[in-house]
This record gives sequence, structure tokens and C-alpha cells, in this order.
Amino acid sequence: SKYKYSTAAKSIALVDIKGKEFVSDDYTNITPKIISYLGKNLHMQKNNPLSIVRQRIVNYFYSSFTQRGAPAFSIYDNLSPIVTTKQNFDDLLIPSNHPSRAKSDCYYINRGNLLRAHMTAHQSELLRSGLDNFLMIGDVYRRDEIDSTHFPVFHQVDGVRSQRKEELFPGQPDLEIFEPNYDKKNPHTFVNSIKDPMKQSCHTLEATKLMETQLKTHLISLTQVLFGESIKYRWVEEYFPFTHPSWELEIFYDNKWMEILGCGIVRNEILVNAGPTNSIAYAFGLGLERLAMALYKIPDIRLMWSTDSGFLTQFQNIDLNESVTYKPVSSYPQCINDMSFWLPENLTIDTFVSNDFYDLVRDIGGDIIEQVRLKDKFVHPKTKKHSLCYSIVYRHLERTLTQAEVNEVHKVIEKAVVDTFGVAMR
Ligand code: FA5
Ligand code: MG
Repeated sequence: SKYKYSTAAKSIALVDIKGKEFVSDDYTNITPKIISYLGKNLHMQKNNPLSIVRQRIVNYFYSSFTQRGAPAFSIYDNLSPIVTTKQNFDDLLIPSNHPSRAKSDCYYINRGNLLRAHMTAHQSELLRSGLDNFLMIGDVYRRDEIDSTHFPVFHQVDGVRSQRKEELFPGQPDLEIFEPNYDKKNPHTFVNSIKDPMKQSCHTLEATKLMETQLKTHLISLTQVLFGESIKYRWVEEYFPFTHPSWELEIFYDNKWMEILGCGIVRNEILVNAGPTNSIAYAFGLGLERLAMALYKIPDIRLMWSTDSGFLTQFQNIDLNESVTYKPVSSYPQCINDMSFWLPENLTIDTFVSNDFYDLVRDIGGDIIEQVRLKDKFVHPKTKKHSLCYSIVYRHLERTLTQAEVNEVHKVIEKAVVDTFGVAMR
């Protein structure tokens, strides 16, 4: 059977990722399945919708911002997804107890290294190398739920645009980026607060407001270039540890609001730690899958990974700005099998880590897993034993699965769940 699973593989001492070896520890939770996605670079594959959207975004920034006739933005689309916790979190002022660092949310190689959870992980190093306007494009990895808009690997375009006083306020020498008590020569002596919802304490209101206007104008015109002038959108206030103030942009698609990006004014501490002490910057991060799904009406995020010609030819040699509506190759039937189990004494329905369960299901079933949903939780009134029931939805995107084949996979998953979590099947 091709659906084999060995729990022994979890205790390997060395993790080999694309020929590079890492020593594993109590944080290691990266799986062979996830490692197999590294280097696929869908955002660079010619006929992949993600690559078409990437190209359109790059073109927008290339044509909208030039310096002496040359593009003002540099593009980084080939940075290794293996990053340190310093890059992914510390450099971005993400506190050590922040939930986004949890083992249940990230793919850790070991305590010090992980697969980047966002492209913002590269922001500080690129600022440190002296760049002021740049885009970072690549694959990001997150442990998450399983449904039509979530996949553990997706793609982001992150950007930074920085300006000095003369660039932000040309011909207005009396307008300042910084409040008078901020000393550019000794920026570390200034304690920058984000208590004021309008701005960081080091920045003037004029500079913050002008940056906010530019940021929002640029991202809305990008959205209109992609979806047309009539696209419905709204801004939502947000919080990110690395920007202040911060927002998210939502577009109205398929009768609901869908978040497409997060953005804000870069925390001055990040700029100062990386070098620049006299500029202000905005940053944003947007998801390529969500844009491609909305643009081409692609109903399932797994299709981005399709190597089926029925999918790829629909995007072959199309004009970049051509409007394409994905036509389902055909829809194969689903098989839904339930799995109920009693938790061992050391676990409760609240401490059981569902992302661990989802990963195991995906590790074994691979891409035929369409969705996993929690169907029922139950505490036995007498024995006080805890029980969970999940529905696993199986569907192959390119052929019909037989119930016998699904049952076989389902059994292998059951056995692995018993071995891994110490549960008892009901
Ligand atoms: C971030 O990742 C921030 N790093 C973005 C940012 C950059 C903010 C710079 C400020 C400055 P967030 O987790 O909201 O934020 O993800 C950003 C975008 O990625 C989302 O708006 C969405 O378009 C996409 N995204 C996030 N999670 C998923 C997912 N599970 N599947 C598909 N797309 C996703
Ligand atoms: Mg968000």
C-alpha cells in the first residue's frame, strides 16, 4: 500500500532537509510530507495561477514606482524558507510568549529553526543590507485547519517602502517625520510607545497620516488593477507586533468579506535595529492563493498544486491581464468516513492539539484529504472519559476514489492515531 506510516520516523535525531542536516530536539514537528513541498516554488511555475498573480503584482510595483527611469522596488523571490526564530519572531518584536510562536501553529525544525510562517521573516535582514523599497515573495508554512481555503503551505508577497524626510515631504522643509524629542543620533535612548492608537510616539502625526494615505492608496490601486475599479473593499483596524498602526484589507467576494492582506507603519525599533534611523516605512503582506482563487474562481486551494494538464492548460500562455474563469475539469465524488475515539487519561477535549491530529491525517492521506471537521465532543457522565469524533472528507481532485480504497487509508490513519496519541478507537 502507498499509505504507510511509521511513528518511528518521528524520533529521528537528524532532520535532513534538502541535503542540509539539523539536529532535532523537543521542538521538532516538521514532517516528511511537509518537507516534500520545499523547493516546489509554485509562484515561479510558468502556468500556475499563483505565478500569474505574482507577475501582475510585480508589474504594478515596477511601473508605479521608478527612480531615474529604473524600478524603485527590488524583488526577492528566491529566499530559503528555512529561517531562524530570530528572523521569524525576535527581529519583528514578537514577544516570547506570543501565540504565533506555538509548536501547534508552526513547523519547527528544532528550537532555533523553522519553516517561515510569513514572508515578513526576511524584512529585517533586507533592511540591514541597505534596501529601502523591496518585495519578498515565497512559500510560507503554517499548521492550520483543513478546508477549501486552508493548506499548510501557501504563498505571500510582502513589501516594504521607506522614505526619508525629503522624499516624504518634498519642498516642505519644515515638516518632520520625527517628534522633536526623538534623537536620530541616539535612537536607542528613545522609548517608543504604541499606546496612542493613531501613531508611534516617535513619529509626527503628519508623517504617519501621509504614510497611511500612501499605503492605502497604493494597495487599493493594486486591488483595482487586479479586480477592476468596481471591487468592493473595506479597511479593518488590526494589531501586528511589527507595525503600528496596522490594518487589514478585505474584499467582497462570493457574498462574503475575505481578508487579503495585512499592513501598517513599520515599528521604528525594527528600522533602528536594522540601520536606518531617519526614515519611516510602511509594510504589507498579502496572500497569493486568496487572490488567485478570487480572480479565477478556483474553488479549492489544493488545485494550486495540481499537475493535471486539465488544470494547467487553462492558464497556459494566457495574457497576464486576461480574465480567466476556471472550469472544473469535473467533480469527483466525496467519501466521508468518521473516526471516534476515547482520549487517554492525560488528555482532555481541551488539551488535545487538533493541529497535531490534522497533520497526521494529511501525512498519511496526502492531498486526497479535502476536509477534516470536528463532529462531536463528549464527556462520559460516569467514567468521565473524554471522546472526540472527526469527519474526514476524502476526495481526489482528478479521479474517483473507491470506498474500499478510502477505507484502507482510513484504517492506516486510525492505527497511526492510536499509536501517536494513545487513544482508543470507539
Ligand atoms: C501576516 O502574515 C503578516 N506578516 C502580514 C503583514 C506584513 C502585516 C507586513 C504587516 C506588515 P496574516 O497572518 O494576516 O499576516 O497573513 C497575511 C495574508 O496571508 C492574509 O491576509 C491572507 O491573504 C494570507 N493568509 C493567511 N493565512 C492563510 C491561509 N491559511 N491560507 C491562505 N492564505 C492565508
Ligand atoms: Mg490576518
